Amino acid sequence: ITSALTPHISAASQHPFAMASEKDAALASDSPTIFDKIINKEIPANVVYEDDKVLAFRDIAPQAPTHIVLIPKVKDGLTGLSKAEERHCEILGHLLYTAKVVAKQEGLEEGFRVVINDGPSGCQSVYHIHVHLLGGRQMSWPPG
Ligand code: TR5
Repeated sequence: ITSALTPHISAASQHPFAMASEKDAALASDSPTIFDKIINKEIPANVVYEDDKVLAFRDIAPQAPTHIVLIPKVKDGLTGLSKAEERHCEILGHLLYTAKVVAKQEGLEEGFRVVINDGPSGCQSVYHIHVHLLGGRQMSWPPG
């Protein structure tokens, strides 16, 4: 009966360990994401800042009055922060500094929060490293 009701779910994907290895594969993958389409202007985004290395645009599902995503234009293997290597130090610093520049541009004088989600436990959903800039409301601690 179960298989008749769920013909689209393969036996492998129902297995919890199979699910884990699929996630690991996604984590290790350097394949294009939705952010590449935004960088390449294949899909529109509400861009608030751009330079030769970084693009910043409004999050499609904002978690605060101001919610901006900052990404490197070239991923260079940086699917997430856990994949960072020494060669990435410059772009990581640039991303963080740009978060401050955009926060000022957005008028977040009272403060703001930056977040980098990493991996399944960190709730990362797009495997192209990005910094969330959130502001315009009182944040709470600890985060969820
Ligand atoms: O969950 P993590 O930390 O990986 O953050 C990914 C973020 O990308 C989420 O906050 C999403 O809401 C955001 N996101 C996803 C899409 C998207 C976007 N922000 C702007 N524009 C977007 N488009 C056009 N498509 C998305 N799938």
